[in-house]
Amino acid sequence: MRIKASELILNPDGSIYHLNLKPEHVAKTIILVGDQDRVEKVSKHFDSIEFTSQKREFKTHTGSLKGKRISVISTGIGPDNIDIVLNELDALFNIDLNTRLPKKELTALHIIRIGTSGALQASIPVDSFVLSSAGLDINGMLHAYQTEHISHPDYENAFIKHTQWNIYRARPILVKNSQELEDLLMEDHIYKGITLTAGGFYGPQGRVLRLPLQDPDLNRKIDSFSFGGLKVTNLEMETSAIYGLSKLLGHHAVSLNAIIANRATGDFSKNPSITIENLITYTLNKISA
Ligand code: R1P
Repeated sequence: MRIKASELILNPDGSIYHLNLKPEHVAKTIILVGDQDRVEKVSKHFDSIEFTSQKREFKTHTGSLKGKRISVISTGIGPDNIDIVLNELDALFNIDLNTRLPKKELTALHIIRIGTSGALQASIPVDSFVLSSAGLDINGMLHAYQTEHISHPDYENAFIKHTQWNIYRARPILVKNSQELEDLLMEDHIYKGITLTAGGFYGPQGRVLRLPLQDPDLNRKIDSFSFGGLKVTNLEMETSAIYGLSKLLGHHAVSLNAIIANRATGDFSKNPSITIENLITYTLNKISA
């Protein structure tokens, strides 16, 4: 069935609605960053840049590094934006935009997030890197899709019990990364754990400025939760959404975060831009080796 114009929206030039991209503009290896100013910080390392574009917070640079074609795209903040980015990227590869029909031969993308995040555990210092073995989704975006086959009920039920999860919040979903990309990007100096993906920066991650929290004890309970030797290492706003939609759509995804805050000790990095730069060069060296 042809996908209607209201569902798969194209711009007058044929590019996809929010990302403003045509299929030929995007490489199969894609680095996602939150901050649009981080796109240049990645692409400045490329040997050449063949294409640039920006619409809203979605900035894209496509180029090549040591012969490998790579796109870097900013997602802006939050899982709602990831819903747009992942669906539109998948459509560029796996839907024929002329016939509006899904393709028979599907393309699996390699998606690597280079993000920033706050550590939950005191033992993970600022300026370190965390690779997310799984994303723990507490923001609810993934519940719009059929997630039964990508979720892990044993873990989720234990988490719900341990944290006395409020029934009015979205049910948590645990989604794993791509083992293939973890093997490519993991090294001993990198921390590994579960990244909790919240739908907001302040209350949803347990920060108090002027508003009291529904559960002021929640971060402590998440910190003390362990299941099968796995702990929640860090909090941010994109990883579980990237992992969930990638798994559902048949793509490979991994998320690396520069730890710029430690929520347990109250520390904040003295020079986050250096830490982010170090994570960018580390990741580019790995994927172009
Ligand atoms: C919040 O400041 C933003 O920073 C983190 C969070 O996930 C959120 O998007 O990641 P990025 O630096 O990749 O945007």
